[in-house]
Amino acid sequence: MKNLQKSLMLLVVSALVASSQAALIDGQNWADSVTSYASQIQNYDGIFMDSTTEFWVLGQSDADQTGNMHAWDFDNGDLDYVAGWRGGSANQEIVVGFNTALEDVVGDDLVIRMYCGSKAQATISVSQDNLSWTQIGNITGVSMQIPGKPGFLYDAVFDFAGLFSGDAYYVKVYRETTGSGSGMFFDSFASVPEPATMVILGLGTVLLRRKK
Ligand SMILES: [Ca+2]
Ligand SMILES: [Ca+2]
Repeated sequence: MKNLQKSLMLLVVSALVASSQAALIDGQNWADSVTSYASQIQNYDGIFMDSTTEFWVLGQSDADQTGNMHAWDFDNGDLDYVAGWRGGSANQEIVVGFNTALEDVVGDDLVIRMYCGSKAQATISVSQDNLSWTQIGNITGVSMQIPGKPGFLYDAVFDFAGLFSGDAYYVKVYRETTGSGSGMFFDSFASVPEPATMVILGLGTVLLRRKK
């Protein structure tokens, strides 16, 4: 009996380890690793990212525990583990890797939760091999709008349709502007979750069919 319990425990632990490595949580695919980053990549406090802090941009979002999309709600549980760039330093970039590929599904395919200044701009590219890149969009801050409004997080979504049809194992954010108001900080990278409306529609269909 004790052996059985031990085996079960091992099974549960290894399943947990596997899921944390794969970062596939509730059907959403979160970035698993930081492939590379430029020299000035840092958090809000100006601490430079290193091998021990790459988790800032990996796994599930931790910048909005309260669900109000405000950055810096530390008192309410926001951890705000983020990494990005401030006003200075051109040519900054971060590349994150996925163990499970992001694909072109119906609708949006990639969501990046981030905060940026009103003059920030970045291009977003994906790659299958970390060598050949395809630009799938950009993020541009706008004064007093989101993104670009101080303190507000934003979910930037991207659709691969017509742009990239392979397996995306890498996502790159690349800085396009420098100077005051051009800072950007990234919280998380993930596949777009199946919309709740789709689930509701699905349920409705099931109910309708039952009535017939
Ligand atoms: Ca798509
Ligand atoms: Ca984070």
